[in-house]
This record gives sequence, structure tokens and C-alpha cells, in this order.
Amino acid sequence: GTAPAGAATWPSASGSQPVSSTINLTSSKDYGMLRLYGSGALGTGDQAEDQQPILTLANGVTLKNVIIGAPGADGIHCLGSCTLQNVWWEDVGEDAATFKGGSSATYNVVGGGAKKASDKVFQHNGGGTVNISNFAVQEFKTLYRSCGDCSTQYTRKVNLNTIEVTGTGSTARIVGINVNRNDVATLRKITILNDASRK
Ligand code: ADA
Ligand code: CA
Ligand code: CA
Ligand code: CA
Repeated sequence: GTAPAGAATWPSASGSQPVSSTINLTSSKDYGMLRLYGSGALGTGDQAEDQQPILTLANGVTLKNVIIGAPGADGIHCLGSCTLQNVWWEDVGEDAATFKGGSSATYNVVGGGAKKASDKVFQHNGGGTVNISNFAVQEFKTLYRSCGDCSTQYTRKVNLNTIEVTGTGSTARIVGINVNRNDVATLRKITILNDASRK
């Protein structure tokens, strides 16, 4: 059907590149809307927990203008503070991005979107604060999860601002946090679009 007025426009790729072993970024990178997708041993993008990321970002790295295609494997891992700017997941794998820095890390997701997440989109396993803004999400179960069972646990924060949610289904949730660990989630400007066409 026709997208509602104001709905996110999903980008088209400038090209496609298979990734058969994790790309480890140690400095910022602009992919110019290239599509990267998993191949070989990286993982099939199902819910198996032993999959490898397509990209890892060292502390302080900004990744921008990239499409993560299918299979999405274990997506993107931020090892410390990071910025994911205009990153689009066409078919989220086990999860889309994992935040693994320490308690002073800040992870910014600015623009972009994610579709087809059988379970989680953003997985926060380290410490610090996740800021997600101007992001579109569609066909997912949980947009953000503060790890419930990680071997090192933290008090985590998440800030959502200007999020477009489409086709959530009856069991989807925006955030899952650990109130017993004093996690804090702040949600602003969450727009639910087209929810009548639940999938
Ligand atoms: C599951 C698991 C966590 C963590 C997470 C992940 O939620 O319980 O410990 O491994 O997956 O990072 O994918
Ligand atoms: Ca997982
Ligand atoms: Ca998927
Ligand atoms: Ca994972």
C-alpha cells in the first residue's frame, strides 16, 4: 500500500558486498549507501547466538551511510562509544547492533532504520547510555534491550527521541530494561504508524 505521510523512506543501495569475515573498523567510515551482507561462516541471521558481527567499531568510531542486508548475522558491535549514522538494516539478523563499552560509553544511533527483527534490534550488553533518534523500526519484537543475564551487569540508560514504529504486532515492545538495576529509559516522540496492518 501507500506509505503514510511522513513515513521513513528506505534507501536503495549503491552496490552490494558480501562479508565473509568481520570487518573491524578502527577509524570512522562512510560507506556511501553500500549494502553489506553476511556470507559463509558469519551466520545465517537466524536466532542462533553464536553468530559473528558484520562490523565491529572500535571506541570512538562513527559508521555512516550503510545498508546491512540479509543475512544480517550478528549485525554491528560497538566495542566502546560509537555513532551509527544513517544505518539501515533490511532484515535484522540475530540482532542489529550490540553495545559493549564500559559504564562511561555513549552510543548514538542517528537516523536510519531496521526491519524484520525476529527478536531484538538493539542489544545493550556493556554499560553507558544509548541514544536513538530519528529512527524507523518495522516488524520487530523489541527495539532496545538492556541485557538481563550478561556476566558483567551495569546500570544502563537509553534515550529514544523521534522514533517511527510500523507494524508492531501485538507483542512488540519499545524497550526492555532491568528496573532492579536502576536502568532508566526515556521515550520522546514515538509515532506508531499503520498499526492496523499488524504482521
Ligand atoms: C541473549 C543472551 C545475552 C546476550 C544477547 C546477545 O539475550 O541472553 O546474554 O548474549 O543474547 O548479545 O545477543
Ligand atoms: Ca541474542
Ligand atoms: Ca530477520
Ligand atoms: Ca547477538
